[in-house]
Amino acid sequence: EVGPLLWSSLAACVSLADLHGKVFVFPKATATAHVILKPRLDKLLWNISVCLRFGCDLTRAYSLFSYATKAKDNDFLLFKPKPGLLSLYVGGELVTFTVPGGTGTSTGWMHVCASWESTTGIAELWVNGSPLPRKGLKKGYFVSNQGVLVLGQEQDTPGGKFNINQSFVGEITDVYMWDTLLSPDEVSLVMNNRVLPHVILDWRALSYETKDYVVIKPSLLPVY
Ligand SMILES: *[C@@H]1O[C@H](CO)[C@@H](O)[C@H](O)[C@H]1NC(C)=O
Ligand SMILES: *[C@@H]1O[C@H](CO)[C@@H](O)[C@H](O)[C@H]1NC(C)=O
Ligand SMILES: [Ca+2]
Repeated sequence: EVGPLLWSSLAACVSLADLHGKVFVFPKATATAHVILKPRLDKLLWNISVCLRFGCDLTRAYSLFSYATKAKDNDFLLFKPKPGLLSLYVGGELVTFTVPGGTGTSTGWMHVCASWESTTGIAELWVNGSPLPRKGLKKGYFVSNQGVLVLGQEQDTPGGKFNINQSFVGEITDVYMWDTLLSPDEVSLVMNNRVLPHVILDWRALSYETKDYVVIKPSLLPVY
């Protein structure tokens, strides 16, 4: 296992680390605590897949994965409006999926993969490895690569305008992003923490910056 490598870029201190078996804990509701993730975005995004695992018992709305660009603050956003629902925003529009069984597990932990394809606009949502009926939005759109990716808060401008009432409280782990779509087999591999190609955000080599009260802890879940 590689220890955290630290390097400075201007004023900011960015860590690059293998976070396998670790989680980000967001211990309380604030309008400040967040993690900025740095995906490798060298081209525009026509196909996007994101997977992550989270534990949370909030019943209010909260953000799970907020990618904001100058064009659209909700350019690619996974948002939980209330228990039993999960929304995917692309280019400022949204589709909302009904998640069977409320949070999906009795422990409050959920593994989610969301993907979107520009050519058809089709959005897929996988909860704990099972696909939900597909929907579509923003056919023909593309997502800019000049954005800011934030966990823990919902952005209304790139890197800011957070609202405490949409903050995340709980734990997030195993965050990955690809500029391709995932097959059903690939979703199961990701759920079991296998590494897939074309990753542009890799939990095992994560470039990130924590701000305010965010704690990195060993996971208490079984590590696959
Ligand atoms: C997006 O994925 C589709 C397959 O669903 C593929 O045909 C297309 O070439 C991909 N686009 C880019 C820009 O990678
Ligand atoms: C958050 O919600 C509380 C209670 O509903 C409300 O009083 C407050 O104005 C909200 N804060 C923001 C920033 O929206
Ligand atoms: Ca927003």
